[in-house]
Amino acid sequence: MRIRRPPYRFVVVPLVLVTMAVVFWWPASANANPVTHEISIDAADYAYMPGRIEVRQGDQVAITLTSSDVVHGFALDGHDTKVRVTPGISERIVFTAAEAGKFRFRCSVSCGALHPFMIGELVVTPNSPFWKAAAIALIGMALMFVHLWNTGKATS
Ligand SMILES: [Cu+2]
Repeated sequence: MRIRRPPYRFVVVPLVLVTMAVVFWWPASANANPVTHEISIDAADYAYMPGRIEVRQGDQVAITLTSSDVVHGFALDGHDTKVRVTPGISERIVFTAAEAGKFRFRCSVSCGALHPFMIGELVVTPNSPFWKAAAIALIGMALMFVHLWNTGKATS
């Protein structure tokens, strides 16, 4: 019974610790490779097509904006983007979705009666791989404590 105690502590505990470290640090390097989203948005008839963009936090967003009727604008909340788009001439908007959350983009050029309702939405979802890893690390930590508690109890 006493012979089993040291190997248990010296094998299981480091194993759990190493697993936790690997799980915790591995996705951090994966986040260093953000995706670039090439999105084409057409402004026409007091609306944006598409009217909703979804990206991950840290991703690059490259929008090619066009207009199919009159001169429209594009101003994104929380970001330094404000452009004017003339029919027939496309505009390019490039930015990094640094913060998670919902950001509205609206027309910044008075284009007609329904101009105030010309609104779209950018949804930036938080980097879930990181939170998944944090959750796994917590489970690992809990497991380690259970192991420590069991070994302590078995020998005392
Ligand atoms: Cu407008």
